[in-house]
Amino acid sequence: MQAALAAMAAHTILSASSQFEVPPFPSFPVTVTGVSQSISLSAIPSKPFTVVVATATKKAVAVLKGNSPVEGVVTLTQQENGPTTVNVRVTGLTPGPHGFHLHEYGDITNGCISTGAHFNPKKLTHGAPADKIRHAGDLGNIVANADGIAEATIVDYQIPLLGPNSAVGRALVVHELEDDLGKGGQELSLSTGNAGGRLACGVVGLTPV
Ligand SMILES: [Cu+2]
Ligand SMILES: [Zn+2]
Repeated sequence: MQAALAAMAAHTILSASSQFEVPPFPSFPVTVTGVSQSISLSAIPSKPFTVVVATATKKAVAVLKGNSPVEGVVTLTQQENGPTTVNVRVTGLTPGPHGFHLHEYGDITNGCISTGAHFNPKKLTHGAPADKIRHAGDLGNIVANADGIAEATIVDYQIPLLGPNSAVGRALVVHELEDDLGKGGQELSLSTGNAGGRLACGVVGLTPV
């Protein structure tokens, strides 16, 4: 058992650091950064092997609630280094557009207020999702129908589920008013899109894929 594990470990190290198959010999020369070495592989079986890299899909969810009848569920999915797909369903809204953002903190100790400002790691001004100059958290508006239900699928590159700018541990917020996408000419247009109060929010947390 020990020997088999050691052999597997040796295999793993080799597969991670070299781009060739292990030849069916107990010993062979390997060139590592210009230095020629001989590695003994007597314990390793002679079968060639293939390195399999698992596709890293990440999935997260946020349950939106607040001090109003507004509530919702948002799922976020990301494959490898691709964009994040955000599926939104919010109910209890007034018909029409409502600002929808990722805010900096996953802190709802004081309701949606304690989630802070729009997530803005690049220190830019507020904008539309398609703008170059925008907060990473600027996801635009979701639009409620006559029944007060807003359903949307948003695909965005600025809210990954991994790394320093990950959305995980932050919060999604749906607002009272339409986000003017930075173009409203109001005092708050370039910081919040003048989207008014925070109706509901939820912390983004990992969920099984
Ligand atoms: Cu917001
Ligand atoms: Zn913003």
